[in-house]
Amino acid sequence: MSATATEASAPTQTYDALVIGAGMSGLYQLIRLRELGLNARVLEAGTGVGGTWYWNRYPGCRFDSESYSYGFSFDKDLLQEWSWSEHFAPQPETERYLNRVADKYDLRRDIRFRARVTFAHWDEASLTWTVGTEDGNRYRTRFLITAIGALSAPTMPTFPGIEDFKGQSFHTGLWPKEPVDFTGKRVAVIGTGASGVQTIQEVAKTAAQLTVFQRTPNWCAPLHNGKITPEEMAAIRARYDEIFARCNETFSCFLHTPDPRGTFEVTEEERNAFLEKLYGERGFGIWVGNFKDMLTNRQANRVISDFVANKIRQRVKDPKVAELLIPKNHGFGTRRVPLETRYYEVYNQPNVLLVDSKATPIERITPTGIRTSDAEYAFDIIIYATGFDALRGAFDRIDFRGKDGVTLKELWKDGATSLVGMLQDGFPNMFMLLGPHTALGNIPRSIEFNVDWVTALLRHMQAHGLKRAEATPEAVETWMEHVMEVAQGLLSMEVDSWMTGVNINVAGRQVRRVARYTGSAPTYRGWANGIAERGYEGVALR
Ligand code: N01
Repeated sequence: MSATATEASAPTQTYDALVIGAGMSGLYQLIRLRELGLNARVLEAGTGVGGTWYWNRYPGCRFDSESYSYGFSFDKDLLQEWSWSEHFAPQPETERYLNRVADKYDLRRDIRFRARVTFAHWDEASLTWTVGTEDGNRYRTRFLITAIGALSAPTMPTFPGIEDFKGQSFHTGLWPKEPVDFTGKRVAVIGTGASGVQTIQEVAKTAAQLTVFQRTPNWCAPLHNGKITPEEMAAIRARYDEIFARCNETFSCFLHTPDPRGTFEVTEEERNAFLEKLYGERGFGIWVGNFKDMLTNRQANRVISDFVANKIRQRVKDPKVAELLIPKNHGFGTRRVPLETRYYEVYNQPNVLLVDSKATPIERITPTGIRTSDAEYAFDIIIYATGFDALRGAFDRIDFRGKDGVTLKELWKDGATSLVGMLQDGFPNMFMLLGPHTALGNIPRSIEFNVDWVTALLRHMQAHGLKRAEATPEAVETWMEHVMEVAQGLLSMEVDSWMTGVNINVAGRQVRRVARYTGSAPTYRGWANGIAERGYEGVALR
């Protein structure tokens, strides 16, 4: 590719630290980098801050974790100033919240928007990274921090004809800023993961005809959202210390955590009463607050799966449709459980049709709609709720080259490696926020931990006049053994999903593997903190 005029003429800009991405990780990291007195810059592909909450503006997009457990915890004043309107806030509110953070800390002056990073190359002689953006700008930095998200590389299906469709089409993760009106329209939704479920519920309200193409049903559970009254918000504000202390001790940083009892340690009556209670409660309790053996013991998993299957049968009038909506190839909770609001009732509406695209696969997109193996459908709008190249996709899109020109993509060909998800041997002075094998769960809690950990390492380097940090291969190996070990025995490891690194639409992502950290968040933090406490054991510093 020949250099453009901009590329040839753009002078290289030099910083102490460059952050890729202005989502929650990037924003918080910028605040901390400024505190260290570093000259920092954030490069962001979009035109605004928010990351996930900037790009995912599809209808119905909202939190699945309680709003008040999701916001930043580091700024106690902001916690007291900000009001969440609903227990699970909708996307526009979260985007406003993150803009408020950016305003409060005057972050935009250090963010370059429309700056999609295409490469980052390490230079051992100068101990710097050279970073390039799509628009031809070049940067040099001592420290490179990736804040590129775990679910931020949207993937489209590989059906032929996608480009030929004459109507409107959208991917949920790349939704336009302009509102899309479904009134009177024939709409298709392909995909029934968390994004698809939220979209379907909303589109069904106004579309003339909604056709859902479901390849694999997911186990969904009620969100039980509701408005937060000013009195409730005042009570929440008074409890923030308690709320975040709770998130700090639970398995996945949610307000919910596994019940200490095993499924069969209680009577059948107690068990049913507990499951009913969880099904009637807000949020992820039924998934992450259930009996402790639900995700490891096949019989226990059968009990909860049967329980939820019966709920679906009760809620969907047509028994054939109900059976189609009940997963048969995986148990409850072994994939991410989408939370829903009257999702199953949508299928009782006369304007909604469920197509089993496992039995009758989509063969192609036509100029007027979708052709399956047994029918042709006409649409005005096609929505692709087909997910992301999770965990690694955002890294693969950038040509990262570490020591000796080794590419990260090649190194991670058979699965990512890392040290506590934040460092990778061969890639000095590169720190990953929400990299592979960080504890995910309630993500902002992990973000705050990761940013604070990286900041502490940088502070340590400043204090000791150190210029270079790199994970040792031995430390990476030991951490990866732990990552593999904690995944043993999880029923989710037997199931295809982004959580096991499978994405049918991406070459090389067909093999199930340990793709994320599946131990508890406290165990994860214990490892990372232990490294720091032992003087950054496993990180070669000089
Ligand atoms: O993506 P997904 P998502 N032909 O991968 C189908 C987070 N999130 O964007 O299962 C036909 O879960 C695919 O079918 P199958 C959350 O962590 C959070 O919904 O592969 N179908 C599946 O049904 C979540 O888990 C929130 O058989 C095709 C769907 O598309 C993660 O993001 C909200 C297909 C993809 O589901 C990803 O969720 C939303 C094809 N070629 C998302 N390709 C909140 O917290 C794919 N599919 C609120």
